[in-house]
Amino acid sequence: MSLPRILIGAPIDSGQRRAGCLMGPAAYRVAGIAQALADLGHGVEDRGDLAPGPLSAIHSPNPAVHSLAETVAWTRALAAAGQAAMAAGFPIFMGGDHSLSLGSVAGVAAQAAAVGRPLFVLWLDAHSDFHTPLTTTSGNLHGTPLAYIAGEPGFDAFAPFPAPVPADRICLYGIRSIDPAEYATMLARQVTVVDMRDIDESGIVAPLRAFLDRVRAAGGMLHVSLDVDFLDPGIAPAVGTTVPGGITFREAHLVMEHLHDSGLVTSLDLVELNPFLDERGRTAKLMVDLVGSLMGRKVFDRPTRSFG
Ligand code: 6HN
Ligand code: MN
Ligand code: MN
Ligand code: MN
Repeated sequence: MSLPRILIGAPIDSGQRRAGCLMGPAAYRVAGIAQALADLGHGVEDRGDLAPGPLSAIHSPNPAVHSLAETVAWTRALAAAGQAAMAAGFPIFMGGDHSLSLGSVAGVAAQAAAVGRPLFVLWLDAHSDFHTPLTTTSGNLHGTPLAYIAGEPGFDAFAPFPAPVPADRICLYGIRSIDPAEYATMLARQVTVVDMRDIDESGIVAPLRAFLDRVRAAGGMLHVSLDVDFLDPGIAPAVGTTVPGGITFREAHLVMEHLHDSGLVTSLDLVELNPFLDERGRTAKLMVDLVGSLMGRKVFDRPTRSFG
């Protein structure tokens, strides 16, 4: 029996300005995420929705930053719930905007450190999310989680990240929007960035396989953070930060199928879904279908994929 899939709702929307992400966890439940997992033979435990603890009065030295206290409070709640869920099974964090990952990955990293295994992070996103609260010009903290995870300075308002993930254990995938400050930091740190041109030229599988080989060789645990805007807006309209030229339906499923076959994934974020922008639930349903592929759904099961 596989580890129980632990659903954690996090209706956090303080990381950006457009209302609606707080409806995300409800939309995943309505789209049947628990049943989809159960149908694949997984035990499912829905721990309901988290809430942020009390807010303290804190302000950022960067005047652009908004909702800092709320985001810090959410991060604390998510880190605690995430570490507990990680110790008990396979957490699936249902957001909520991408500032969710400040907390989810903090919890996951704390638990990985507790069991003494290296943590790797796969960031499936149109954006690099490598700002710090000091470099962001939009002031939207959903653009910062990867820098926190990587241990960059500038997060003084937050608890120190428990076990920063070295740059060579981070892979960004599907990227097609990077701000100048993010670019400078990522270049200096030598983070692996697989942008859309790489994917166009090499296909969707080869760079993923190379990263998964590294995770496997290191005996690592793998956290996957899936931002809705990784997908092309034509198939996934329910997100506030659409960028054209994204991942197609089959490419997305193929990524998930490879992640499943690798057996390496140990935790998952589903972020940035804004059901208020959806068309008859199609984005929520697609996200649940992708979770299905990640959790083992196959069109036709056979012992090997080889036709030779
Ligand atoms: N996301 N780089 C832009 C900003 O405002 O900092 C966009 C961030 C998007 C955040 O993908 O979760
Ligand atoms: Mn709000
Ligand atoms: Mn993102
Ligand atoms: Mn994004």
